[in-house]
Amino acid sequence: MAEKFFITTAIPYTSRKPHIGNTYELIMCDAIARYQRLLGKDVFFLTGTDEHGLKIEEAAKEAGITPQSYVDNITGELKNIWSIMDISYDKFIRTTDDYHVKAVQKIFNKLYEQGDIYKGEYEGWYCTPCESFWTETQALSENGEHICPDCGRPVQKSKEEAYFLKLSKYQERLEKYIDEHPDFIEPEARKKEMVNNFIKPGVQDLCISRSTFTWGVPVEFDPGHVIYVWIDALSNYITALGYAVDEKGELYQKYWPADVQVIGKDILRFHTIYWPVILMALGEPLPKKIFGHPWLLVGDEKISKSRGNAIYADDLASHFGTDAVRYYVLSEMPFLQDGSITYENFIAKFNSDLANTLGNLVNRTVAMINKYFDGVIPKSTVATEFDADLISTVEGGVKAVAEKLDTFHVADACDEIMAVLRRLNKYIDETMPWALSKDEDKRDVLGTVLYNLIEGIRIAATLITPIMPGTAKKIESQINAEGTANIIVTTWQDAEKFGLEYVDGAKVNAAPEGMFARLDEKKKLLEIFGEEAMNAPKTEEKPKKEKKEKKAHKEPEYPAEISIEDFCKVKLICAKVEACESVENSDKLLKLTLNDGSGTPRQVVSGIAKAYTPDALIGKKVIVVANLAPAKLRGVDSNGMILAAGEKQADGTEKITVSFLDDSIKEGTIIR
Ligand code: ME8
Repeated sequence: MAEKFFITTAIPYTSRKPHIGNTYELIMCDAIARYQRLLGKDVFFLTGTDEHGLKIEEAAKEAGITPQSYVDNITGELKNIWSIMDISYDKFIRTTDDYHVKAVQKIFNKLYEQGDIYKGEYEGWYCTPCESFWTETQALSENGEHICPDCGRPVQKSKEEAYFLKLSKYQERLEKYIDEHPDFIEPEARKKEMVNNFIKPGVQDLCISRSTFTWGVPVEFDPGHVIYVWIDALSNYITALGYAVDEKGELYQKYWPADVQVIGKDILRFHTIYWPVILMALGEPLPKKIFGHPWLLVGDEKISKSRGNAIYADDLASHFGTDAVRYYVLSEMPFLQDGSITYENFIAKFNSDLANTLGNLVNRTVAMINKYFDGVIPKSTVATEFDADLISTVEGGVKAVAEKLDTFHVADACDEIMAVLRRLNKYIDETMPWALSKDEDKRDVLGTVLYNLIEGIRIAATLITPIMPGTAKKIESQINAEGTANIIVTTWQDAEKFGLEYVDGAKVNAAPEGMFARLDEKKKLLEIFGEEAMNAPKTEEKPKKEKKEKKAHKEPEYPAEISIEDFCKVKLICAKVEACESVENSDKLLKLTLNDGSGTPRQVVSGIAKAYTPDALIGKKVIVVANLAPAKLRGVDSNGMILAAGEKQADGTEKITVSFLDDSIKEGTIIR
């Protein structure tokens, strides 16, 4: 019997349409679920919606509809976005579902009967948007105001009769559990945050009911109270599987405990303290892992409807396509630090990774097989000097991607996939099939090269299945015309072996659809924002005077100190200058073509023409800022920056000296 794998997402509030940050979580879990299915596991992927609470009651009132209609609308909208984003969940739970409401009441009753819940009086500070109570000390800000320590918004003083969960009783057991299960909370840094800031200082009993609003699950034996939204929401993970205290459905028996529960960093406290205590009190096993992901920011701002910067996945998909959105958010979200999205960066990444690296590779290979072999995939009969390295890079790439996905480093998995694709592109440059095609004696070599490319693409298609399932299918249909080849993109095991034998006469698609055509940044931005918005001055645009000062070599304002994490965001690598020429109409700029070890030449424009002639630079090793956002200088694309010293002269100008590296350092070497 296949090994089971149970994965859950947080259940988003239905107080508003989910934005791209909430959607990221679904995409990430979907990628993990699809990967685990490729491994052959029996996967159960649960998601749903959190539909109770004051905030929803208020939003419905404002909209002039019942809370039920309100959440029906939002859940409908959310499900539509999940469907656009190809989220392959196995079950969708709504906290307003009858079976869930009944099970939550049973959970509450059991905990009350066994003395883990007691009635008391609550006096504290309440944050409506976060549905959280805070104590005096927690809510008091430095300037004497009372604010929510999570979101920073004002809180209201509130005093009422309420039920409490005896968290304090479980403090020691919880600490011991976390100690004995080092993988329970991940990433490690977040675990430390939780343990040191919330658990070690002592957990206080938690208020778990409200009597000032009605949109919630009523306490069965005290109907003036509704069950506070977190007990209701957290229970979804087991009620969805048919858990109802005295009944434990088949799904529950099979899938619980969860293998991983994925949530955002802001709700880690609820999942690593309250949730384990509820399960301990119920006598049920704890999930194997709680994984807290960082947040997506828009530029460097928090996504919020009130700031007007909310971006929605359905809008993005209408401009870029589902898979590009999936790829972009997954590849841009680091493991620990927050990720940032902007339209400009999206377009640049679309062009470099999806159009240039992936689309081109598939389009070129299929076109060459059509051109040179009438569409029939050739066999490998000889070997070229480049094969061994290609094959070991592809096979190594499969291992690396698996390792990254096993540990939820999804963005790193995307990088590994791109490295495999870049290696395949480099193989085309190395073997030059167009030149081989001109020599009849080299036909075997040409066939071998194209076979190897198809093999690499087949494997890459499996690797990208979790990230871009639609694209993987498209690739499959390009390289396996109407099922003529036995090329199957279905299991991870198939991807581990380079060198499958295809049936005789297996064909690629004769009229392939191009994949990921390059985007023109200006046109795309115009399509998204419209003419008017494009012409309006951007709020962050600095007045002209400041810009001029910058040109006069105003020193950048460096912070007194930065963290090592901040420094590590800058990717510095060694590159060799392969070609160099001056930029038309500019006496300052040089255009350099660099070999950065990736296999794809990198073009960088640098303001060093006054200090160097092009010839003086060719063959030199330089340091490149490799992950700098692409820019256009005098209309020429620049992907990165070369490091140089700028020594201030008495006349205010700068004397520029490029930082050259020793020739023995290999292209692509990381510099720290
Ligand atoms: O917290 N980037 O719902 P929610 C990435 N109902 N993730 C983000 C994000 C961002 N900018 N903003 C929010 C709730 N999230 C509760 C959950 S679970 C029993 C109850 C994540 O709609 C957030 O961290 O506020 C959470 O994991 C999920 O989106 C839903 O957030």
